Amino acid sequence: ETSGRGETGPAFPDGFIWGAATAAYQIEGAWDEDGRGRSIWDRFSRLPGKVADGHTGDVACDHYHRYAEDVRLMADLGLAAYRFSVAWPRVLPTGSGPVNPRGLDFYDRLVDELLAHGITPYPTLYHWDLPQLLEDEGGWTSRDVAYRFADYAVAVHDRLGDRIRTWTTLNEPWVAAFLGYGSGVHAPGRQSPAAAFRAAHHLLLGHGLAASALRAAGAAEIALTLNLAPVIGTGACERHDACAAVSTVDGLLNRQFLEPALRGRHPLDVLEIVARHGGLEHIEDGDLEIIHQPLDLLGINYYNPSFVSCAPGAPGDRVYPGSEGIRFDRPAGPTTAMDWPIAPSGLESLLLRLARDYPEVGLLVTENGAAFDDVVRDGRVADTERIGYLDGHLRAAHAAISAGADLRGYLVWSLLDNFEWAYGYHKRFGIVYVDFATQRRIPKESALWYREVISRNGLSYGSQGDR
Ligand code: GBH
Repeated sequence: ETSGRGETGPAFPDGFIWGAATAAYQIEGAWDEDGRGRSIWDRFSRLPGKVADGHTGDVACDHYHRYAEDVRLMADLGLAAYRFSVAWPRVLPTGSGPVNPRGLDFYDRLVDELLAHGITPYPTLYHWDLPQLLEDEGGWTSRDVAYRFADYAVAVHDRLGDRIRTWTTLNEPWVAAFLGYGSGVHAPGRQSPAAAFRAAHHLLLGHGLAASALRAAGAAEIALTLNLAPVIGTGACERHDACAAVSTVDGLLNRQFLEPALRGRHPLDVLEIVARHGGLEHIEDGDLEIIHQPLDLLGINYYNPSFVSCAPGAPGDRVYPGSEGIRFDRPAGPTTAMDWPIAPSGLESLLLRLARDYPEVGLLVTENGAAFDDVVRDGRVADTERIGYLDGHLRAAHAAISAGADLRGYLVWSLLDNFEWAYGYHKRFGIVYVDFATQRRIPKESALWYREVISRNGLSYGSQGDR
């Protein structure tokens, strides 16, 4: 077999957007600076037993102070795009009311620094850090919070709108609702299926309200980022197209969000589950019209497929209320340090399904990546497995483009090792290693590989990762 060096492999379309992603609470630190208010993650991470080893985002990657160095790093890697999130509690410390200009100053500086380096900023307005004072009023289970979110979105637009082209409202409303209010593994840590379904609806409502307010304020492009995954039947369900386990989980994970946002309708099978878990009173006439705003881009966060089978009597999974009688399988095969299966073909089938079902919306992979047990040796991090993961998923993305999917770009999760939510700093997703004791950044081999991919706008011949 040839080494492939210098030979051409899959090439991406001209203008394909190469980038990396992060989120505010996971990297910024500076939890108490410049008038920042408390978020649900400040509270949750301090509750005993919620986050591994009691880690918090108090310091994280200290990006709040080191953003200029981090932008230089992005420029060195040749990134064309950087996806970050804006911390609502920096902008509106109490969740609503007067704007805190010093909080917006930070994003102002960050955006200018990115633009000065030729990097397009892709802000996300909500990546799970709800102001604690809004949680005290019910959080996302309260309808009012959706309206507060739209006010907040406009406040950020007022300050940054002259330099931002694409506005993403939410990151992964499924996770915010079902891990935050359903299983309680994420902040605010509530454990109620009814609360989770209410939260999911109000997150969608907040998306719609913010999207329409941003559009009215002059925003050029609106995006919504969802965590989506193909749901694959296993065992007896493997060759059974109409498997109930597959369609139920697909409804809860994917269609619950795709259909209201992109088609202005509720999937009836999901609605039936919602009705059994607290009722439908929180859904008002006209809500679907609000939620169904024109979308320019659908952001896709893909990590792995979901594997399920019908198993009468199985308890189901707490993050999927209504999944009683479904077994969640973990087929044999390679996994990441999160114990998540590695299955690049899932990205291809997901992209093709979205291109088929929602052909009008542009697609952007807003997150894809993996945690592995990285170690520094002689000042280098030889993360061969991550290169293999990324290479495989980029090949899958390329195959989907070749088959007609309108995929505009790919943003790796993550630029930096960071605060991995309930896992604290133990799980490293970065293409850049962070030594948290010194805040030293070390680009891993995957970062250097990614720089090559970006500069040739394509992959080299043959897989680089599995050797
Ligand atoms: C993203 O969420 C987040 O946006 C980001 O902040 C985070 O750091 C990153 O991922 C890495 O975790 O049940 O074993 O099949 C990821 C959402 C939802 C992806 C659950 C994996 C199931 C794994 N995740 N999912 S498994």
